[in-house]
Amino acid sequence: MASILRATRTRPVWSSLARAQFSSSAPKNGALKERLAELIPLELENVKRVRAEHGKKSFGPVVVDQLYGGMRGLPALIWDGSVLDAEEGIRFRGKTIPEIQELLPKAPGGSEPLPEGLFWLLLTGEIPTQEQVTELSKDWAARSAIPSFVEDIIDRCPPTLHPMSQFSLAVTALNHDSAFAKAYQNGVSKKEYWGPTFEDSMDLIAKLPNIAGRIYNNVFGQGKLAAIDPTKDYSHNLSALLGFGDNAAFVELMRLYITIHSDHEGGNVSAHTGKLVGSALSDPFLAFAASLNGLAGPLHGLANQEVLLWLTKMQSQIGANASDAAVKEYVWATLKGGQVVPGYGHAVLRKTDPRYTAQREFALKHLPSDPMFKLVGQIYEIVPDILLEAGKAKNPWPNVDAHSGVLLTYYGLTQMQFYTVLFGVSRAFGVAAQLIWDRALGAPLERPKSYSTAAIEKIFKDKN
Ligand code: FAM
Repeated sequence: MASILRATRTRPVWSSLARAQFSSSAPKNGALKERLAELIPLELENVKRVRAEHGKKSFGPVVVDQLYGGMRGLPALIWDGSVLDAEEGIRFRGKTIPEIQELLPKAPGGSEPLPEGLFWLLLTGEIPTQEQVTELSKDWAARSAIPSFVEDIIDRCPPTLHPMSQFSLAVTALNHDSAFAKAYQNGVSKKEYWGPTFEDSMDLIAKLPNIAGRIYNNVFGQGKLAAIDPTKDYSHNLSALLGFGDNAAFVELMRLYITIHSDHEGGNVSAHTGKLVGSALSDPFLAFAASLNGLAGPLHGLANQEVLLWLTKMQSQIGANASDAAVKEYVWATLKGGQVVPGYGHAVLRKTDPRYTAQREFALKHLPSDPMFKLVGQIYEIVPDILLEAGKAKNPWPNVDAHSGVLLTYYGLTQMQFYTVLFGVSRAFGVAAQLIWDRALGAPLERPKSYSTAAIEKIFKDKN
């Protein structure tokens, strides 16, 4: 599709600021925690040096509109794991999505990256070996069981409670066994915070497939839950718990899905919420539950559910194989009804989201003739021009959520209310990596300053 290429072909813009603090080097032997223990003192020195050299320099002006405008573009956070460029999209430790698809280890017979490798990359800046990701798969399988009282909490939720609310409840309850909370009560030294944070983060990620599987099973009634297989990778186990373990293409989709949804720099609602709550030294379970509550909003992660709802309504109103004119009319009706077109626009991106493109490529390989996939392609040719003509949205191009639901639906995961749970499982990878580094670097309590409108008026009145 020519216009997709047009929208993504722009030359990458890449600043030295955005580069990882420690570039990829040859993979080291040893487990993830050992490698982190080697890297943390180096990074502490690095941060010390940068702060000594640049700590008192101005980072540019802040204008009053940013205080009223959701802090768009306000430089306020440090996170080295991933950086988002408005034109080229996300880079994980300096690597684009196509690069990580090529470089990260794969499952035997698979061609999509294993999210285990992405987690390693986010934490260390290094591409792990096949053995290292296999060890991580085994470690997560070993930590995967959830306490029976958390099972009870999920089982007691009414099926009418949104799966994201159930997810957040269950994750909050995991704090019962937090290594960090316990260590803090026992007076752990600040320098050691990252160790129990690492253990909690590993437990958190490991337990999510069992939580997600249980919610799915309870709400949508798939029958008996599969058991975690310690010889299989994380995405395979998650797929099995959802009832799709025998579908090799679905498992591959999960590997890609988790990888590309994992992190999107530090300022988005879910990543920033996790960091903010974590800055109060709330443990990783409490911090990530807060992230999930942000992800559950329709302008953020719930957009993947909203896209499918919108597409399904469109099909029921104008039929399958609708003409471009009918689709255009439906899109205009959405806008005129005061609603957003879900899956389009972005607070930072100004081009087609490379996460959309990665999913489109997956669809071209696995489901090229699917009618819903074709509809997504047809919409891509129509919506950007309409959003431009409507003249409000700064970015008329599709984001990650415009595509994900169609892939899940194709394989039979048709319960759109569940889609954001899968986004949440993935986002844990980025939030957890960030929490570990924040504790390792001694990130302080977040406390930006708020102003009253009267104060803003006074400040500038006095200056005139
Ligand atoms: N359809 C209709 N109007 C849109 C629009 C869309 N897809 N995207 C932006 N606008 C409007 C927006 O509502 C705002 O209107 P008002 O001035 O009346 O408030 C105006 O255009 C300017 O907004 P913006 O500066 O371009 O975007 P924001 O940074 O304020 O918001 C989004 C960014 C993502 C919340 C917004 O584009 C949107 O609502 N998109 C649809 C929902 C969606 O797909 N969200 C998922 C985003 C995704 F990447 C994720 O987080 N998972």
